[in-house]
Amino acid sequence: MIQLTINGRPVEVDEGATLLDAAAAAGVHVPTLCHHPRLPAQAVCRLCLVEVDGQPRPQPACATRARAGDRVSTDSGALRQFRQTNLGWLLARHPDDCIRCEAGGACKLQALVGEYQLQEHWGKVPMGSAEHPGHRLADHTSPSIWRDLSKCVECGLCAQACGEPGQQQFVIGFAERGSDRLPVTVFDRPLAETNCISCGQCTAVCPVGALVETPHWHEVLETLDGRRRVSAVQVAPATRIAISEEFGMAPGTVSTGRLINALRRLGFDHVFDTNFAADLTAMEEGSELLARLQARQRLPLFTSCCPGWVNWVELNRPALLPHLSTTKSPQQMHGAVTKRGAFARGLGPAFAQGAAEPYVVSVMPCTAKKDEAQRPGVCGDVDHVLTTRELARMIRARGIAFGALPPDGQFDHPLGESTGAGQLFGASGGVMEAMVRAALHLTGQDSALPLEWQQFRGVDAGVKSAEVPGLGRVAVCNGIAAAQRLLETPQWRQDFVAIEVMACVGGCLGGGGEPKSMDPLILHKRMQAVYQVDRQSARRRPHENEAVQELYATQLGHPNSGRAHALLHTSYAA
Ligand code: HC1
Ligand code: SF4
Repeated sequence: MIQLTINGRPVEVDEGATLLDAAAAAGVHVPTLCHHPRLPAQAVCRLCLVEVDGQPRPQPACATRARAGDRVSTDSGALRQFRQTNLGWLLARHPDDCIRCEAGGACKLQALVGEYQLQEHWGKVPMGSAEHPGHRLADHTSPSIWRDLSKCVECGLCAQACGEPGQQQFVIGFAERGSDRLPVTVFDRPLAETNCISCGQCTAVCPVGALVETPHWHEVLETLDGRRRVSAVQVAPATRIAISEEFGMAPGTVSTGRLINALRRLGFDHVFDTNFAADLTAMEEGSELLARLQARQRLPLFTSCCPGWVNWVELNRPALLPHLSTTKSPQQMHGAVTKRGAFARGLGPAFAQGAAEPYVVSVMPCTAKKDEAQRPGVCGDVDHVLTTRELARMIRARGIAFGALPPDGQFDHPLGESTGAGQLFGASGGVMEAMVRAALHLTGQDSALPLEWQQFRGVDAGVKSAEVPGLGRVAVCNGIAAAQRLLETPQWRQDFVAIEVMACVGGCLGGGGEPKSMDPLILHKRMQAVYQVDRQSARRRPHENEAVQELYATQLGHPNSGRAHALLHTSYAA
């Protein structure tokens, strides 16, 4: 440990910590736009310059190591003046449409305007202006991600998240230099015409509103207010945890009950659980694996619930499409059962008469789920997809005090019933854990492995593998970059019988639609909460879900049956 002072306050930090870390440890806020705790320091925005006694010039706190005995000043008159000038330049060419901006309250620039009293600097640049001649500034072509580069503050975080060291997709990169620096696509193509996999990691790190999820929340509110259709909403496993952060609760807080109550207040008639369909997915995918093992065909099986990964295969390695599980993702499966399942017909008069198809909304931690909902073959299962961030905006827009809601809301049944296995889907490795729980049950070996399978847990990006008794070796790729690396090895076809791929590091709990967070331990905290929900569940194996059992008994027959395929499976195309 080393000791130094920040604005006169003594503080102790680990060897190797930056001055920004030291300031945070001292409880001192230093402004940044280009810093993100999960990405390397760039020191391009210069807002975090601080004065260090003995240094002739201010130093970027994000990229300067703290040294023992440093005496650091973060808020001198000169620094405030410098930051005001710097922000003034940014504002002079920034649109003044904050009221309508999809970044909502989550814009760092907007916060700094207040902090540095810069209101009079506000520019008058309309969206899509010709500030950067020759470049496409507004791009609404992607079903998942909207770009408005007139709002870009050139921090570079999106390019890092998309390329190195992030997702290794390199769809967004920097064109030009100096004041014309802009993160553009290859050949400046609209996003929909690039190899973007829609994971939305760029939107999760953008400090302003230049990259946002394609918004659905306005239409959802309008439809709910119209009350012309019976409405149903499903909630993803990762959302019930991360939504707490949007309302000032500690990361890792599980807010399932409050979330259910908030959705009812927003006007949804039925509040269901995506975890129900995750249990069903595990049953179908586990059976599919057993069938392929028996036929010795299309092995290894790749999981297919992550649309970022499915997009990647379609765009980059179409020869692998036969290996993808044909099982629909839980989101799509839930939508299909809600709209067309026997349960749905018993839910209420409008469902029963089929007079008006129910309006189905999902809340996901993921921008790619918006894209998935429009895929051929599943399109229509789900009408609108909200990210966790969008739902938080809706809750705020309707004046619902989330923290004051009763914490004991319950999902509606039967499509709200779930086991701990379904919750595991929200973490990297969890889909495999749940599928193995199902497959071991189907082969009569429930106790062949411990319920909690530590080999696949943890937030570290990379490939993990383990042997499943009676089935073979299976692998988990935590992040799309890990999958790309695995596919470059010569042995992957021979080594494994099943491979889980989640495009986002950490799995969906690190999804592109989750609340923006500057907590370096955020993935770990959310992941621990996923395991806590599983551990506290009365039932923890997918087949123990009684509503799933009833669905098979009354409508589908058995997992992987012809009827199950018609409702719960899909196909892929290059
Ligand atoms: Fe996911 Fe899934 S775990 S893909 O990340 O299989 O989005 O949370 O809902 O569909 O269950 C996302 C999360 C989610 C699906 C499930
Ligand atoms: Fe979406 Fe989850 Fe895949 Fe990320 S890992 S793209 S959040 S489904």
